Amino acid sequence: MQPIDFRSDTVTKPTPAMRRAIADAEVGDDVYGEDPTVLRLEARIAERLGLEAALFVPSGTQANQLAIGAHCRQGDEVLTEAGSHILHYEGGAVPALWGVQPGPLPGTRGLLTPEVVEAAVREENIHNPRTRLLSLENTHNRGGGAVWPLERFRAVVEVARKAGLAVHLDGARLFNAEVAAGIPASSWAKLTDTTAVCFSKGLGAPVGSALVGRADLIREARRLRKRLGGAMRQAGILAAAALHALEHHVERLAEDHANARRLAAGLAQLPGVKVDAAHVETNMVVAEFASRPAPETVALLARHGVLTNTAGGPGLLRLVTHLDVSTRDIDEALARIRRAVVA
Ligand code: TLP
Repeated sequence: MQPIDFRSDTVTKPTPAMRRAIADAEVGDDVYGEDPTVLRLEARIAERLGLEAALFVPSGTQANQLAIGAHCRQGDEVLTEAGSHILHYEGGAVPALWGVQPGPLPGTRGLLTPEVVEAAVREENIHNPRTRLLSLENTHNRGGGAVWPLERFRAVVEVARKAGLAVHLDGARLFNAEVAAGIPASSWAKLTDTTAVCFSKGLGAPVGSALVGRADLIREARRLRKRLGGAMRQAGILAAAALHALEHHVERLAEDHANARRLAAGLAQLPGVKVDAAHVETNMVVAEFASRPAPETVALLARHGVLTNTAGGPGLLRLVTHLDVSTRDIDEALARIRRAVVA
């Protein structure tokens, strides 16, 4: 039985057309600034996000961390929602790499209010860390793929600006937000100093992310990328996949969102399973399987050919739709899950 893999949208394999784009890529040594495909990708993504410059990097983690390194000095503080990826899933990098202190803020499904941000900014005083950066996430991973309403995002950014903070956006799934909200990704990105986007999540490229932003910050990030060993040579091979993804895999994210809604509706019918359908805004479904601890449900479903992940709360599972899961797979997965939980 072929497993149906909802663990993440990172698991996709390059399509045949993407493999052809990879094979045909013109390349050069990007450390000398000579890879034409990387240069084309960097120019394209900067333009698309309405920001000055971009840097191609191996991973979303590195894009976020380079932003923190470029914005902050040792002893500074970064404000971010308590469930953010930079705090939960980046190996402790914020303190380990930069000596930066995280200031975790309470949010709702990953989204903050202007009041919470305003209250968290510390006054200038020799006792305090210097609150330097606000880092937001759109869509929000632990928030179940929640999209930031633009006006709320703008209000939060405004408060940060007034307090003299820089603003970074972890937009690993910013194109999911674009498609779900029906507004360009640049609407959010151009309000920030730096935005990270991933080509290897919903967009289906095998590797690669970009840090996009003000030219001076991207210059600094380029230096830090070298320091971390993230400067790559004939990286056009990878940039070609990212360019192909930008051109061909953005609009189709609507299919992943529709599949997520279909999956949520089907799960809600199952005994002992709770899903809040109104919270399925993009390609993630968070479902509560009340009768066992989440790791046991993950193992049970895996034995029935459905791969999932836990979602950080008791009984909570995360199921992510993507390029390699069809509508027919959704229906087959629902039948398998029914057999697993009803048996
Ligand atoms: N998220 C992965 C895991 O790390 C949890 C996943 O399966 O969702 N920002 C956000 C919001 C992300 O969700 C991720 C990946 C990253 C950054 C990091 O990207 P990579 O894996 O390329 O370092």
